[in-house]
Amino acid sequence: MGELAVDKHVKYIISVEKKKDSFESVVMDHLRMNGAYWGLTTLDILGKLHDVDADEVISWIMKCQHESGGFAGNIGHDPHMLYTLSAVQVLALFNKLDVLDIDKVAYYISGLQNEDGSFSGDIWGEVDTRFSYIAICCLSILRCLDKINVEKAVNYIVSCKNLDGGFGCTPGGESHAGQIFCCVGALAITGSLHHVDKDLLGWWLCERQVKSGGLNGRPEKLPDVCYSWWVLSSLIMIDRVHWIDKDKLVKFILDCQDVENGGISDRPDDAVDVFHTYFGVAGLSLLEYPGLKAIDPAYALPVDVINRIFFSK
Ligand code: GRG
Ligand code: ZN
Repeated sequence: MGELAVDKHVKYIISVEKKKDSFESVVMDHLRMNGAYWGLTTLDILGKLHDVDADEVISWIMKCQHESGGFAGNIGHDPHMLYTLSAVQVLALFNKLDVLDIDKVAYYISGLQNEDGSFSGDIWGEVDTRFSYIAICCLSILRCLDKINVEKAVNYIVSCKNLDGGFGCTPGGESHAGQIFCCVGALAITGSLHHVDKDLLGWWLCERQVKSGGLNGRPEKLPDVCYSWWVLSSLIMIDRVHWIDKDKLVKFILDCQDVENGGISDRPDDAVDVFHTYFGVAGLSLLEYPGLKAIDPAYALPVDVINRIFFSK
């Protein structure tokens, strides 16, 4: 089995950031904030965050903040929960949360909570358990979960639980590994994991491993490196990670590397992108692959960053 091509992946991420008019950057322009989170978190897990000019990144992030308090995917775009979490996560990576007007960000997020406890993604109102996770994760990092109704938020997430033990995007929505990560993550952060049937959900999640060792997101679907994050982090949060074959999953992820030019793809021999590079490296970190920083399965940030936020004065 090959090894993780650390130096190649570092080079790849830094080059994507620089090639502002490449195909990938043009397509990704409106969600550059998410790209910044994926790329920079990967660099941090690989121990190379210091290769980046922190001041440049932070000043760009602050230019993406809207007067409502939310962050956009890029300068001049509309704010959305998705980008607000990425902005807060990147500031946390650089230990720069103090540049934020926390009340302002918290006001934006709490304003998106609905009467039934759910959250909308932005002013246009789409409701999804992804946004429940984002609200809870973000406010927890900012240490102001008291700005929302946590009890109602938890009840809404529980109302999205299915008979198979999984969770969907709204009540009655089909179980999907991505939504399961969001719901289990939000329940973990709020200390509400007793609402999860761990054996039932653990069974559904470990069934996601296919012959090649990779994981899929729903029954009958193809494996994809990103589920090494969505499925594995959920299994860890409910203490059932020993129910999958870890060595086979490591091999699947390593088989998805472009060992010449760097980057990781969704499946072996596909084209690489920053998103799957992040999920591959983060997945290997959850699998305790040697030489990588540990990542927190609920907050999706390195454990040392989380410890700095919660356990230092
Ligand atoms: C901080 C890690 C982190 C996340 C922030 C945005 C978000 C919160 C969570 C997204 C969760 C989610 C729904 C992930 C699934 C993404 C995905 C691969 C969707 C495609 O699913 P299918 O089933 O297609 O349509 P596949 O490719 O599985 O056949
Ligand atoms: Zn994917």
